Amino acid sequence: MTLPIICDTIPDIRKAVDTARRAGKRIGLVPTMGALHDGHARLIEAAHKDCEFVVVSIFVNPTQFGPKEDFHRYPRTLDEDRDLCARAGAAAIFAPDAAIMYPPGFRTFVEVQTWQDVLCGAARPGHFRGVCTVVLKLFHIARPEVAFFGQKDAQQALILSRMVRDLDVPVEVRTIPTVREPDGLALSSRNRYLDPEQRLHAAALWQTLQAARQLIEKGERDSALIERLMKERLAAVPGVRVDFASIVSRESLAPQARLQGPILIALAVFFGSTRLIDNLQMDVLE
Ligand code: PAJ
Repeated sequence: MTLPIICDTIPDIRKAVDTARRAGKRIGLVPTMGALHDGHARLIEAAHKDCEFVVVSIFVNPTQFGPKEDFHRYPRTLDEDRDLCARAGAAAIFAPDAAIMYPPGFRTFVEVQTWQDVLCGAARPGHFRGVCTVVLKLFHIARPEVAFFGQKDAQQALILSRMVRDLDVPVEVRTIPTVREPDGLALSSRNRYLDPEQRLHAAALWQTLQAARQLIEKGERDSALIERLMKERLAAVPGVRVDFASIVSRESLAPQARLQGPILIALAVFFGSTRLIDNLQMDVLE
């Protein structure tokens, strides 16, 4: 197992990518904030299947965190991350400092209007603006043919796909299914903030999504009713404060009174100050 090279400057990663490209290799990019887990590993493996040269970026991006969020305590585990990247098939890690990505005088941001304001964006103003800006920068730095994102952050994947179409970015955006613990909890770098009791109760997110799916499979189409039942179920879980539980169209991210077509059922809850999200996609045929 060869360890991936670690590049911490833009010229270094560009040089590594250019050399690989000249050797005829297809370039894949997996953007991450580190504290890597099996969900990230699946993304890197999927990239490795499709691309001969996989770059994993590890950058805790300050512009996507709100002033009261967990930027400073976000876990930073570069040594372990490097081992996971090696096992999953990454060739290079791009791990810049904030001053490299945002040098003094930086003042350009990318927005995907209205989509950035709903669901997670409502509780986290500026979050998706930070995500879009850093991901577009990473696309320009690594110039991959394909970039891999997780269904776990469904709104993020939809917004980035929209950005790539709107700005004619020559990158294919691929989405990989959510990797879960045996009890259904979606893997997340933030799960390590949970105490044992919160961890036990966190399975409620996936259980609530499945309950919503069952209602829809039985023929329920009233979106407000299903949203209310999801919120009630989540609110009854010890230690939980509900942020949102919503059903929207996957095409427009807009709510639907009566469910039809490709939908996204998404929810976010707080356990203390830890915010967890999960979602489920369905296609409602009639
Ligand atoms: P991060 O939370 O580190 O996630 C990196 C990628 O891993 C994202 O595409 C995310 O959807 C995916 N991922 C996380 N948990 C997953 C799981 N359980 N199953 C499958 N995929 C999972 O998302 C970000 O970082 C940042 O916003 C970023 C895109 C890197 C921009 O800063």
